[in-house]
Amino acid sequence: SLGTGAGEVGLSKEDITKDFLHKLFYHLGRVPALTTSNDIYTAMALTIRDRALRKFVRSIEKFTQQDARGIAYFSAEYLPGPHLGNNLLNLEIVDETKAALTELGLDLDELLDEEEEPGLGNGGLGRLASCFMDSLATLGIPSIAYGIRYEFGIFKQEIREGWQMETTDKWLHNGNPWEVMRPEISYVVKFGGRTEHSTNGQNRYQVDWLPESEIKGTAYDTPILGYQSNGIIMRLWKAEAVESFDFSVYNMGDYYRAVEKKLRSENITKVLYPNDENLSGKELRLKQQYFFVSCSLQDMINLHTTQGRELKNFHEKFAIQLNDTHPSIAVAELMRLFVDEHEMEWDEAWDITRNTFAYTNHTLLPEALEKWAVSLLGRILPRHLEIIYEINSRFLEELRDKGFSGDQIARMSLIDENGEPSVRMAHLATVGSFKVNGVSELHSRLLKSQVLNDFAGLWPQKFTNVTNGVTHRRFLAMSNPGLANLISEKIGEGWLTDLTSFKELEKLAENEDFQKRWREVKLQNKQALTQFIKEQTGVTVDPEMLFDVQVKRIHEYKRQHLMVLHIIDLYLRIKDGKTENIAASTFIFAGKAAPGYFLAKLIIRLITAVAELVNEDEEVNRFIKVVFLPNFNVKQAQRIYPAADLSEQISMAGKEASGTGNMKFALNGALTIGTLDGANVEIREEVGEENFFLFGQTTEEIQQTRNEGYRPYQYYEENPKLKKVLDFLSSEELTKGDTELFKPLYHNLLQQDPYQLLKDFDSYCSKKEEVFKLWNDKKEWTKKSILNVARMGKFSSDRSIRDYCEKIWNVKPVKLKE
Ligand code: 26R
Repeated sequence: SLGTGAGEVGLSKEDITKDFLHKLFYHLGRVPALTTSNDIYTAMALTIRDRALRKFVRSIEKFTQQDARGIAYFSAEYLPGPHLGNNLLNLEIVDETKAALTELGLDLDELLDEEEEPGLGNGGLGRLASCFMDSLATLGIPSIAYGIRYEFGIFKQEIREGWQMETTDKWLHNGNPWEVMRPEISYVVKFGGRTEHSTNGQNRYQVDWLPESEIKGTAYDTPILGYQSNGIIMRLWKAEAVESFDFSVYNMGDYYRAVEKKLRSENITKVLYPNDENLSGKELRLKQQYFFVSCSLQDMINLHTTQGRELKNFHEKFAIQLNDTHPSIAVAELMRLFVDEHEMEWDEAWDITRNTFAYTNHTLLPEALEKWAVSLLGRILPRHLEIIYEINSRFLEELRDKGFSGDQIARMSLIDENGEPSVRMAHLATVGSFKVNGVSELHSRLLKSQVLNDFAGLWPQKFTNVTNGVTHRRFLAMSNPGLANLISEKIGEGWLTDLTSFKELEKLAENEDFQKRWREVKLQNKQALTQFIKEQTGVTVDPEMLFDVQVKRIHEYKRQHLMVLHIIDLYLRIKDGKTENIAASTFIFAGKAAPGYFLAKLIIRLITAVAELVNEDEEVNRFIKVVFLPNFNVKQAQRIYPAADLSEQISMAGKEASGTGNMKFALNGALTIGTLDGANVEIREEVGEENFFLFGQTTEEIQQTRNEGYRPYQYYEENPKLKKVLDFLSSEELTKGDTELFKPLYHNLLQQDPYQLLKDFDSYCSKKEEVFKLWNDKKEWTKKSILNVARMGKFSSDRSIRDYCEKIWNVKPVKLKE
């Protein structure tokens, strides 16, 4: 039982039952006989939140005693997934809770189904942030996650007549039992207006910012638990009108104007921008970024000074990790707070700032590198533009002193003068940080040789790598209990906090009995997914077939359409009666396309068209089926990974920074077909090349192909199989008469093919033949599956966080078990 000083929150079945009934009655005004399923879910969530909060409060007490350096993770996106199941696992009360509910005639699984997840992110970057929170908490790192409490998260995806349709994600409509609103933790954030420069009484050069408007940010805290140990807080800011917004002095006309102003203030945290890897330069997005960064920095300074500390020690007490450049305006904001509001000298402020921030880059795609037009930034944040100019002029001066050429200086400047002048946020983040890291070995190498090449030359010691990882507690222990139990039966439960202990499974890889049980677990997971697919899409699939899966955001560089081209080839072969060597397969896709990304949406349409054609054809559907599962999110992902046989990681080499889905699949026993991209490289290294289906050009070969003048049309002309497949895109058969439908994709592939699908097509198809062959050898397949899992140790986010601690933050994990 857990002593709180405020009473007891015990962990026994009886304690849970008692508190659950108490919440139901006193928080919700219900008796068990008269409830909705949301009441029941909410009462249980509140019961568990109490226990989570207690962990958090205890952790804070211990961290404070230790006086250790704290980590603030700044991220515009989080994708925590459902909280309830994870909290039960981390509190080790799954069985107690299940029993408590059963006694009341209720079912835990139904409750878990009820939860609506916070979709406060787009994809990989947001989910990584949440995996890191799990590991930070588990490892006992004093830390806090700052972000934005979007009222509407990533849109919900529906498929209508084969097309993606977006609807708003009203994730708060039933209330959010996991968060605690903190009305007393709020800060004012300024926007617009102008600055006034003067010399004050003590002859200090002083800048005042006279804003056009002010907005208040209020903290909402959600406890995030680690396994068996600590809790940390995810603190998300919601925008509101400032108090000075006055309802008492008005006439009719002003009343409505005042209300409008209030609504406009709240706009800032209304909605998450659903763009991934493609920026739109929207004013509101810049406001969101500045808003959350300013609230968070004010909060940290407040924490620091109320503990009686001096600002000159700020960087010793805190490190701030910037999750991509989205929060990078923080560099200018911390300078402004130090220099303008706390009267610190520039040089000292700059010194502290540069020793506080570290920056993680998550993409090399040029269209995803953030730039803000100087005109826009100057209008919204006039003082910050001045500060950025000042940082830049000092930086360029330093470069001139060091003898850099004019060209180099122009390339490295924080201001891009080509075309409309704009601020390069990656440069600001790099100059303002003590460490810069990429997210896989390959990506970090390319970061140094491409995007930040000049900076790596200037500050080689600033650059480092931290390969991504995933929390194996959520993505194995919780979502694949069958496999987790089988493994624990053999090697104990130590793996929950040390994934490298999976190595012990290697010796079982060829054990027949173990193999059999391994296959049984996979089959059960596939049966569960089969049922889910039926419910969601109406399509019946056969769990005995090979489940070949690609789930991730839809993007040309990820090449979902390469997988489709191969499926079309299979279809044509089957229609030709050449069915030998085809292993019966179900191809499963899921993922959202950015609403404004036409080709990505057309790729979804292509998948659904092929699905319709294949699934309804009796001659074909005995061999293959195709499924597009709508609305991919964390909850759905947790059902998919455990049921996959084959994981598709087929991006064009050099484009996928890391990938994290690749790790989740392999952790659940899927074999990978993939390119030498992102963390695939390291996964293959770990599992052994004989246990990985490699295909496609390397980054260097891609570059060479491009340099030699890549002509995709040549591949179309010279490869009859490929020609047939591509021509099929405009067939009556596929398009049901609308033969123009896929022309944009067809032309894109034949004329530019920026991601070299046609060049990699043959290599991909031959690898698929190998996959089919191996699938028929159950023992070999299972052996490789076991070896993949056994060798996943490196890809736990616990390892990633330990790397951050060592290579970047200079802090030591302290396990605080009670
Ligand atoms: C600027 C804006 C439009 C924007 C650009 C890019 C918004 C969001 C993104 C998403 C990027 C940064 C992202 O999610 N990158 C992914 O990060 C994962 C975690 O490191 C990697 O695994 C994955 O390879 C990478 O694409």
